[in-house]
Amino acid sequence: MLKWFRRKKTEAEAEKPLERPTEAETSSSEIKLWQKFRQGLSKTRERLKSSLGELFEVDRLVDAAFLEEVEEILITADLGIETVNKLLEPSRKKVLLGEPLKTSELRQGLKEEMLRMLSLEAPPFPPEATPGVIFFIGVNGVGKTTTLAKVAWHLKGRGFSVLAVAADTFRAAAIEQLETWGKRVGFEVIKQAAGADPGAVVYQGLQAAQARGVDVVLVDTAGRLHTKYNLIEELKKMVRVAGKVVSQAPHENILVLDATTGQNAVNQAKLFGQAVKLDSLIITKMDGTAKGGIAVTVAHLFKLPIRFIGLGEKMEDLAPFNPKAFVDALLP
Ligand SMILES: Nc1nc2c(ncn2[C@@H]2O[C@H](COP(=O)(O)OP(=O)(O)O)[C@@H](O)[C@H]2O)c(=O)[nH]1
Ligand SMILES: [Mg+2]
Repeated sequence: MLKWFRRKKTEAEAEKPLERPTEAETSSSEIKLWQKFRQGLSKTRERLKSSLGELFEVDRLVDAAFLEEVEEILITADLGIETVNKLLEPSRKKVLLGEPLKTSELRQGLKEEMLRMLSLEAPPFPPEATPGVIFFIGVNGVGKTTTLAKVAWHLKGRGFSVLAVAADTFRAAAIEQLETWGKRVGFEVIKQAAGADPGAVVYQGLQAAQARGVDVVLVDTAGRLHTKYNLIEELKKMVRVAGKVVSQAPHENILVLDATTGQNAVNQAKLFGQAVKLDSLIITKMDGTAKGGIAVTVAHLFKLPIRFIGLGEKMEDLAPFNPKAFVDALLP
């Protein structure tokens, strides 16, 4: 399941043969993660289930009216018109040509198409460079800082050393928030005073990471849209600065999206995608929304793999994204 998640080998492990976790250990932690993942999607699932469930209850032949109903329901789960059209395209063709298509086949086809949309190739996570530099990008309030802390906790659990850079220098509170997380999770934060040049903080942070031999640097960025021009220019500058200190950095630009904002997420992906090369997505607040379909839309439209989904406010409320589990949870 976690095939594109890279594992850190400790020195001790490198010397002695790897001890595999017992079967019970693996399955109990995997089951917990799966339960959390499923639980987080429950609102979206409930919405789809109550409406689609009825439609699909009896296996019968699909006609144009049936397809239209399915289309409407999928759109209410924030799948977006373009994505829904793409999902239904093969079935629509069949119906138009007068070929028999059963509702059970339609459902299976939907699942397969959705799985295909979500199964995008991605390099290993965290990046293989040392230090691997990851930027957290997105508009204000989507959960960048919280997600950074969750990812730090996740990476530490897998044996990676982590350092955070407080490059959202817009407000003192933003820096303090990251420091509080640093204390709670146990990672160092490189910061300057509020109002400092974010590029300078990135420079300082990456130099510190190199000096300390840290595995992964997590960069928290600002997201205030009313200063849109500056925001984008600042972001571009941070990216340039990072590349000057560490070769090829940033190695991964993660766009953080809030699932509750629905289709607005598409505009955010456009906006940031014009400024910097986006590599992946993290969708937050899946726990509180029936609009989980937005994950499929953004991944499909922008060809961005989803790394994690956020399922709450605590550090452990983050689940590695699993396309198969996602589709199964959404369309049982
Ligand atoms: N329910 C829920 N709340 C979240 C999640 N991720 C972040 N939040 C909350 O969203 C709010 C904004 O988060 P913050 O990290 O400050 O966003 P930022 O402005 O993008 O850095 C905070 O109250 C977080 O606790 C999530 O996955 N689920
Ligand atoms: Mg923040």
